[in-house]
Order: sequence, then structure tokens, then C-alpha cells
Amino acid sequence: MGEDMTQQANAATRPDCDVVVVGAGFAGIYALWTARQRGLGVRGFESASDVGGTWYWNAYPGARCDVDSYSYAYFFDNEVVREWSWSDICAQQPEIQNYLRFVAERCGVIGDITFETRVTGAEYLEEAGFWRVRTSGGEEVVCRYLVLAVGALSQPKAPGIEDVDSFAGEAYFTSTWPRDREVDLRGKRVGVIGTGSSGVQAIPEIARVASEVVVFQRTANFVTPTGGGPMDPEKVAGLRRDPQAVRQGMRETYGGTYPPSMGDRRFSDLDEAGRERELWKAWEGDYVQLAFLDAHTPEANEAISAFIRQRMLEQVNDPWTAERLVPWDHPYGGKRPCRSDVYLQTYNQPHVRLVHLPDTPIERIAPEGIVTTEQTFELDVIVYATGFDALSGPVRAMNITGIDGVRMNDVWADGPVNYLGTMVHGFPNLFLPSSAMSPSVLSNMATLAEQQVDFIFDTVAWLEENGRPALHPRAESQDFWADETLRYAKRVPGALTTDSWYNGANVPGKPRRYMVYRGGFKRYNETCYAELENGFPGYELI
Ligand code: N01
Repeated sequence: MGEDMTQQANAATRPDCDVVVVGAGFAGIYALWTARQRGLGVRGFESASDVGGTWYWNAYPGARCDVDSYSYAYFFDNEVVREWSWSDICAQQPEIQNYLRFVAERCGVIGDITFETRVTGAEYLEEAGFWRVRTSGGEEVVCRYLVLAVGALSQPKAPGIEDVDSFAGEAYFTSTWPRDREVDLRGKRVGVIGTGSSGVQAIPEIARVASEVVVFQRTANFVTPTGGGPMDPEKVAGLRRDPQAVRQGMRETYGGTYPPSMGDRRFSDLDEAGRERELWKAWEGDYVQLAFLDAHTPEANEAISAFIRQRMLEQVNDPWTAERLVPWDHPYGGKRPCRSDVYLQTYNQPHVRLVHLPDTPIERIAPEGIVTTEQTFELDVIVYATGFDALSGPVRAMNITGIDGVRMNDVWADGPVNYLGTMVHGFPNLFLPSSAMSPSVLSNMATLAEQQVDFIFDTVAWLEENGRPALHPRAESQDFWADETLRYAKRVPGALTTDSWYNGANVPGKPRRYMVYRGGFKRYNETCYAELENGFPGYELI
């Protein structure tokens, strides 16, 4: 018997544990806890040296959450809800990471995690019906269920600029900001490439200390106020009174959030003056994107987009700069909108300058700085806020093989396919929370983490109760889900026509496929549980 066959034979009788969870962010921590609660033996692996996932790595100045802290938290445990107090409606990165450590410690899962260890690949052992997981530490672990809680925004995208390594100064990515030392930008000339949410949050903080800031913008984004500030004690008390009711209630909403403020009138019912009045009310209440009950219609979206553009123009003194900071090329929501109370005003400071790349593109990086078609900008530091190979990227970065040795990367060669955003045909008992085609980044990721992990472990419980070792979705279920994802995306103004990381357009060569399910959290949750209640008709049982 060859070595591999011997290993398979051993693995057939002796998995090392029931579940392996990869990643220790929101989904990973809750998956570890849930596995333990359900009496399953579990191991976790995390490439960082601490818990936090995205909130560990993105430690750039100004990093904070622009989903409010009333919702962006766990609700599975009443005591956690009652013991933790957020300092701001838009919590900062260090606070969110502390929170995740607090929860992981309180739930006793820290000891289950092997840190500073990357899972490099996993293969399905067909005979045994188990997964063999390989790590960067050279370890191999055989398990029955594999949960890849690797996040949606954890695979940084290469900037795609020539001679990046030639720069003689310091260079940082917002997505992997140094954690082991303070980055001192005081008095330095800093160039920032990228004006997505990370750039928009980092630029004002960098401008506070740098002597000169040059922002290299390829595409302008919508920027609206954050709604941040002190938590409302009454709202907090309401959450603490019955966390389970809040948890259930959030699953009944479109976005998986504590009911957000929103307009109570329909755009289509109002005249011009009425629309303007509602837009102002919403802007001042920090919910301009939800100014109307029918905010999703193209007509309402157009009015909302125009209104935000006007408010943006008013915040920037220099007309040339103002005009270029406004997104004229896509409607609100086509790309992921940004939120900041200070970003636009940053350009009113004399040491901050915008470079509009559509006019003068970057040619290359040079030892002294950034070279555009117009001039060379001499810099001490370059900050790349250039984004991620989002949603499918983190899974594609691993080497996963399923039934018949089929590779995930081959199955996903034309873009990710799955059913209900959690499982892929040919990869039994492999679960992918926070990956493509779930409500993911267009819902509250904290609520989604709990929902997906619950669904995964409810599926596992069903298998065990019914004496079935494994399941995976039918190929036709994946076709159905791809159609559903596309059907809902088509309803969203600009979703298919705007270049964005939602559809893979930000990564050169990545197949274009809309990767977020926009049917809403409630419908998503109901569709998942309809499968379970009906004995998984959309799946093949093994
Ligand atoms: O990344 P992005 P991000 N030359 O992809 C530009 C979440 N998040 O890290 O648009 C020049 O949005 C690129 O330009 P273009 C949130 O979901 C949440 O900022 O491709 N420019 C773009 O401007 C967010 O959406 C929070 O033309 C280049 C920028 O880099 C997601 O993370 C906070 C370039 C990348 O923007 C990703 O945000 C922060 C090049 N070669 C982030 N390559 C919260 O508050 C790229 N760009 C919860």
C-alpha cells in the first residue's frame, strides 16, 4: 500500500477532530464556539498572531466601522451583549479587535486556535469522507467538517503598478498595516493611492501629521456623513433587555441590522418640493441613502445621487478639486459608498493635494516617489489603499480539491459558483461563510456571521441526526443561485455596469461576476432554512 493510501486508510477510521475552522474573525470565533457548544471537537487556525480577522489586519490610521455599533456585534450570548459597552456608534478598529478578543476569551475558544499558521490547502479524502487540511507549519489535520471562515476582504490586491519595489522610502498597505510598531508619519511627504473606504478613512488622519499629502485618485466615490458619536443609552438599554429578540428581529430585515432610520414617504408619491424636504431631513439624520421607502428605484436613486453630489461639492473650497472628488460616473451604490465626516474638508488644507489619475495616470513607482504622465512626486512614504481580491479571492488563494481531485480554482475559473453562498458542488462538508453570493458585504457582516454559522451547524446536526455522513449542493442548485444573484443585482442601479470589487472588475483578469446576493437578509435566511426544513432537496446526500 502506498504512503498516501495508508494515510487515507488511517484517516478513514481516525479523523483528528470533527471540525476545522480557518480564520478567527467574526465568523471564525462564533464557529469555534458553536462547534464546542454542540459537542464537536474543533481546531482553529489563524494566520495572524491574534483574533480579529479583517479587524486585525486593517489597523491603518482612521480605520473604523461605518456600520453602527448597535448592530455590528454578536447577539448570540446575552451576557456578552450586557457586559460590553461601545464608546462610539462608529467604533474604531482597536476597539473592535479588543471586542473580538473579549468574546473569544469569554467563550473559551482562544485555546482552540493555532495562531500564526496559515492553512495552505485542503483535500477531500473521498473514501473516508473526511477533509485533510495542510498548514504553513507543516501540520496535517484530518476532520469531518471544514469551515473556511476566511472573510470577504482578506486577500489584498496587488496594486498593479510598475516598479512598486523600487521605492526607496517606506511603503505600507492599509490592508496589512504594521502591528508591531508605530508608523510615524509626522512631518513626512506621504502619497496615498486609492480612494475607497480605506483611503477615505486614512487620508484625514494622515493629513493631521504629515507635512504634505498627495492623493492619487482613479475613481471618485460617494462620501456621506458617518452618523458616529456617543451611543444612545436608551437604545443600548433596549438592546440589553432582550438580546435574543433583537437577534431574531435583525434577521427579519433587509440588511441584517438593528432597524435603521429611514424615510417614511415614497419618492413616487412626492412632488419636487416634497422630495427635496425628505432628502434634507435624511441628510441631517444621516440616512440619506434611505431617504425614501422606494429608495432602490432608479428614479429615487438618481435623486439621491444628485443630492449627495451637491452636498459633496459644497464641502470643498477649490472648484477644480471639488469637481473631481465627486463621482459623476456611477450612481449611488454602484460601488461601495464611503462614509466620513472629515474626508472632503481635508482637501481644504493647503498641504493636501489631489491628483486626478484619469487626466495624468501613474506610469510607475520610482526610488524617489510616484511618476505620473505629468510629473514625479517626491515622497517619503507611499500608502497603498488599493483594495482586495474580494469575496472569492481568499478561498482561491488556498489550494482546495474536492471529489475526483477537482480543484476549486478550476471550478471557479469563470467566477465563483456555489449554493446559498455557503457550499460548492463537489466539495462535501466544506462550508464557506462570508464568501461570494451571500448577502455578505451588503448586509451587516456580524449578523451574517451568526446566521451562516448557525445554518452550517444546524446542517451538521441534521446530518448526524439522520445518519448521513456528508452533503453537497446539486449542480442545478448552483445554477439557480447564480440566476437568483443576477436577478437581484439587475434591480440595483449601476450594480452590473459599474466597475467595482462587487463584480470582480477591480482585479485585472478576474472574471466579471456579481458576487453579492441582493435579495436581502430575510429572504436569504428563509431560503437557507427552507432547505433544512425540507430535508435538503437542493443537495446531494452522501
Ligand atoms: O478598497 P477599494 P478599500 N492605481 O477597492 C484604487 C470595506 N471597508 O480597501 O475605484 C490607482 O474600495 C481604486 O480605484 P478604482 C468596504 O466594504 C470597510 O478602500 O479601482 N488606483 C480605489 O479607489 C470597502 O468597500 C470599512 O478606480 C488604484 C481604491 O484603490 C472595502 O473594505 C472601512 C489602483 C481601492 O478601493 C474595500 O475598501 C474600510 C491603481 N493601480 C474598508 N488599484 C468600514 O468602515 C486600486 N486603486 C466597515
